[in-house]
Amino acid sequence: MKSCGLEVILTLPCDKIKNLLALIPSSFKEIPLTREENGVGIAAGLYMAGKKPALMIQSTGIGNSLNVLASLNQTYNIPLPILASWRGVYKEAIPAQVFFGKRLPAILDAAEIPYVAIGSTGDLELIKKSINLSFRSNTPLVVLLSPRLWEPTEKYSSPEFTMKERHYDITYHSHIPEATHTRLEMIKGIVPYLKDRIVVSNIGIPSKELYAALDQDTNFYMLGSLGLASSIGQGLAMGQEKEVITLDGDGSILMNPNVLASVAQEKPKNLTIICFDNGAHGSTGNQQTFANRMDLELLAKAYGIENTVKASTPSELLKALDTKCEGPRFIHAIILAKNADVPNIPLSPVQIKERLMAAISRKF
Ligand SMILES: Cc1ncc(C[n+]2csc(CCOP(=O)(O)OP(=O)(O)O)c2C)c(N)n1
Repeated sequence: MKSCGLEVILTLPCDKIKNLLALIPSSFKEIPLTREENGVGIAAGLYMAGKKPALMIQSTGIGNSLNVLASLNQTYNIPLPILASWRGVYKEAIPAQVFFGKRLPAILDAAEIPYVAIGSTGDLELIKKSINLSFRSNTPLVVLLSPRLWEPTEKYSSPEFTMKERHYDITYHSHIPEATHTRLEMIKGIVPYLKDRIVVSNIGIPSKELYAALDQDTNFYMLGSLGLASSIGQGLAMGQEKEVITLDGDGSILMNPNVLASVAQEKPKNLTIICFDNGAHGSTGNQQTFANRMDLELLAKAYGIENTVKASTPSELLKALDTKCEGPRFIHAIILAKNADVPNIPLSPVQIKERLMAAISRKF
């Protein structure tokens, strides 16, 4: 893995690879995950920022990630080596592993995700080749690691660890004002701030509205992978130094609140999440979301994101962005559930990716 130039490993454990996982932090930057598909988003951002990430997970986690592997990696040609502990086929003791594990090769074939199965240490060279192939051919690629590989390894001793006593003293009073402005009015109001910064926009209408208000090389328009706007933004922020702003949505954050955990965990100083809360799945016809009955700013705080604020007008939003404070920042932007009538984005997914990567590599 080191000889392939891998730098960041995003992990979610499997019992069968615990010896391998224990070796990761001493050789790589490790990002422990709470759900694999969130890691796929972070890895995509890291890659576009010029880093070489890989996922190290249980094979079941591929099931959790299939949509985003298709609608992000395979749509934008973004590489991702996935080292997966292949469960369900070799001396499997857990019935719940068997159904999916047995069918995984057929599922990967159907999804046109290349894979190799590694059954003995004689195959190790193939892992290197596969990781390099993933980056060379801009595709996700799965390395299925059989539990047979680890049978002869020495015993594992679990690290000693006790949950520490902790206190949470939150005094929090919030007022969610009635919405008065549309998403497009808010985006137009912050154009001066977004200019020449990296901006990741949520799937659907938010991306089209950003395109209409301010198209620039440093925008990443999401076309699929609902839930990953801020995950991609997190990876971009961790992979380079310029500020990254994500234009996220309430439906998206509620689909993948895991991103709040990973942002709070890694604390990228140069990341600002704007969560446009219209209390609805706006892009699919304004079906109401649970955001109507909760406070997403409080959710961000509960996960441990300290710098949070609300904004319900374009000038409040601009002021929140202009206020100097260390990231990660979470801005809860209250908006009307009204979409603008804006045209489709006339760029292909690969064009969107390539111009962003070119801008980042010339340090725009
Ligand atoms: C996994 C998945 N489920 C459903 C959809 C359909 N979908 C596309 S956009 C969207 C709404 C997103 O809502 P939100 O994040 O609040 O953004 P808004 O459009 O309201 O700005 C939905 C449900 C999808 N693309 N992917």
